[in-house]
Formats: sequence, C-alpha cells, structure tokens
Amino acid sequence: MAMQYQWYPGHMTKAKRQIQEDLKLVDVIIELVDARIPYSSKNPDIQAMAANKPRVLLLNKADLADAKKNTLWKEYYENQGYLVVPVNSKSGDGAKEVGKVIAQACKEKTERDRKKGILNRPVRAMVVGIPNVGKSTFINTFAGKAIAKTGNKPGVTKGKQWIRLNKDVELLDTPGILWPKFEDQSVGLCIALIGSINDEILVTTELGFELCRFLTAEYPGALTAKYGIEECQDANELLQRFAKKRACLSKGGVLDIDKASGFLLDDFRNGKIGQFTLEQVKQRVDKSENEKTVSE
Ligand SMILES: Nc1nc2c(ncn2[C@@H]2O[C@H](COP(=O)(O)OP(=O)(O)O)[C@@H](O)[C@H]2O)c(=O)[nH]1
Ligand SMILES: [Mg+2]
Repeated sequence: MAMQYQWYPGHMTKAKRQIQEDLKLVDVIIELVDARIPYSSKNPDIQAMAANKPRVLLLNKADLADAKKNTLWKEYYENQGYLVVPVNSKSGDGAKEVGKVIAQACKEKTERDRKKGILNRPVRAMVVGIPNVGKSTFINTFAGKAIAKTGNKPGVTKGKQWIRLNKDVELLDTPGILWPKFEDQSVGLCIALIGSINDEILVTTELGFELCRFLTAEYPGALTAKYGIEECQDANELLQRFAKKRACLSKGGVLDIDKASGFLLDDFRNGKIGQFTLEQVKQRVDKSENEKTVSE
C-alpha cells in the first residue's frame, strides 16, 4: 500500500506520565478497546504500567462488531488473564456483567486488605483507552446514575474527583487517554477505517478501497445485501458500482469515487451495513508471536 497511516498527537508523553501517576491511585484498571479492532485499539504500554493490578477489559461498541468474533476475542484476552466483557456503552448493554467482573476484580484486593487488617476501604478504579473508544460514554452510562462525587479524600492527590459506583467501588472520573501503536501499518489502517484518525490526513478513496476489499473477502454478500450491487474481486470496480448506485457524480457527470467512499465509510462506521470485526484472533496472535521472536 502506498499511503502511510500515521498519527502523532501532541502531548503524548505528558498524557502517559499523567496515567502513570493516576495508576498509583487505583486498584483496578478498566481498559476499553473497540470490539471491531480488539488488537489495534489496545495500547501495549498499559501492560507494563499496570503490572499486578486486576484488569478488566471491555470490548466496547460490541453492537457494531461481529458477535461470533466478540466471543473469540473474549476468550483470547481471558487466556491472557483479563476479565473480559463485550459491552455497548451507549445503551448500557452488558452492564450487569460489567458489575460482576468489577466485583470479581475487587475481591482480590479486598481479600489482600483484609489480611493486612484493612477493612471497608472502597476499591478504586480507572477507565483507560485510546481516543474515541467510548471512555466518556462508558463513564456517563455506567456511573451516571451514581454520579455523586465523593470529592477529595485525605491522602489523595488534590483535585481528583471520584465517582461512587456502588458501596465497594469508586471510579476516577477522568479517563486516561492512551495511544495506539502505529509502528505496524495495518494497525493504522484499522484505526482509520473505524474513523478514529482525523479524516483530513487520510485519503478517503484509499480507505473505501480497503473497506471493499475487506468486506468482499471476509463478509461476502454484505454489500450486495445492503446496496443491491454485484460484488467482484476488483475493489476499484466495486467502488465504481457503488458510486453509480448512490449517484455520486461530480461536475461533468464523472463518477465521484471520493464522495462515494465517504458515504460507504459512514455507513460502515455507523453499523448500517452490518456488524463486522476487522481483525481475526488467529491473524493477530500469529503476528504478536512473530514480533516476540524478533525482539528476543
Ligand atoms: N455504537 C456504539 N457507539 C458508541 C459506544 N460507546 C461510545 N460510542 C460512540 O463513540 C463515540 C466516541 O465516544 P466517547 O465516549 O466520546 O469516546 P472517548 O474519546 O473514549 O471518551 C461517540 O459518538 C459515542 O456515542 C458503543 O458501545 N456503541
Ligand atoms: Mg472522552
């Protein structure tokens, strides 16, 4: 692929340092990834920063992803020691299960406290994830009802606001912002396809092309079912057919592929074509194993 999907937001180092500081204050980490790209939307640094803390991993936007793949990714991360729940933070679907795993994550901490003679100290948690993954939505939906802020507590860094989730759990009300690893081009492409990179630095047509390629290969029939266009191997040709169907014409009656790609991407990102997962467990597991071998 000719183009480079790169994205270097400012203040990355500062934000990372902030997370490192905040992590010292919490017992449990609630990490959000996008269920459509559970590998690419996961920051690798958090692993090192959060050593020895129970980790809850939420496959957020599960409503937009392939339900069967949600199950496979859940198993994959459970095998790595996470407590995993597919959720829809917008609707609150999965809330019950989230409550359950948070309680489970807290149990270890409460047990440890009890052995040290500490009783009735609430467990503290923090939400982390890359931009746009749904952190604010999650906090609003899941803590919104319990929005009573507990204010500053003695011995805690000034200015931190805690939201009480229930009698056992307090949540830091500012989410920690992480960044995806962009060394791998395919990670950048995945992040771009779900719409988490500013569009102006991307070539819409190229993304439309990649999306056509992916959908015809992994979910054959999906584009035909939605738009009534005949699918073909040639993604350029397919984009043309889509543009024709949507009557995307520029001045002079020429097909406007860029505009058509924009429509296609919008529909995909909003779940209007269907529920799709861009990454397969197998593919990504093989890859991480290879990476490990190289660095050793
Ligand atoms: N369909 C769907 N959309 C979601 C979900 N969670 C968040 N969103 C949407 O994703 C966008 C980014 O969410 P936001 O909470 O601002 O992300 P943040 O940057 O991590 O705080 C918003 O448009 C949300 O409405 C979800 O579970 N399902
Ligand atoms: Mg936010």
